[in-house]
Amino acid sequence: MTISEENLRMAMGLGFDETQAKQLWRSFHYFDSDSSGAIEAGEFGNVLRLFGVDCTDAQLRDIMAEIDISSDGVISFQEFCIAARKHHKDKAERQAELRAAFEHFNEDGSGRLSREQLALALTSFGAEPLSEAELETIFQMGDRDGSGDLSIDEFVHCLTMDLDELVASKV
Ligand SMILES: [Ca+2]
Ligand SMILES: [Ca+2]
Repeated sequence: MTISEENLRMAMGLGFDETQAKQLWRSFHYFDSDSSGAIEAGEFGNVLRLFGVDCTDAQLRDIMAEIDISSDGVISFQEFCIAARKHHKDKAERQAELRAAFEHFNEDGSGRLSREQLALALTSFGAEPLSEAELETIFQMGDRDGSGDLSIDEFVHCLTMDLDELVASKV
């Protein structure tokens, strides 16, 4: 099922380009498994479980309520697009913050972050001090080229991975 002109215009009005709008429509359809044109709580819960996200019914209601601006209990395509836009914006802001943090912790100006510098950087974001094993896991995940340190891109990517990327990195 292709996106209607009306929905395409609506998504583009929210600042998405045509390719992004179509991608959003595909995702929306994926969630809306009974093709009712809206995402009900049950459908939303199914998809989250599919991604391995385990949340209680109360947590699910909270997430739904945040997206369901009209409070009619279901997520429309418009609400879905607004939530996606917010997510993109948050991610862009977070990436900018992380780039600034990288510069700050990369005191030797090498453009690479060592394991120790990563630990310091994470603690500065208010993370609990990590165990050696946890630090190792994050470091391994981030150090995609296996160089033994993190470039700025690896650092930012590692800390802003989306749910789908995390799932992909696990399989
Ligand atoms: Ca539905
Ligand atoms: Ca709604």
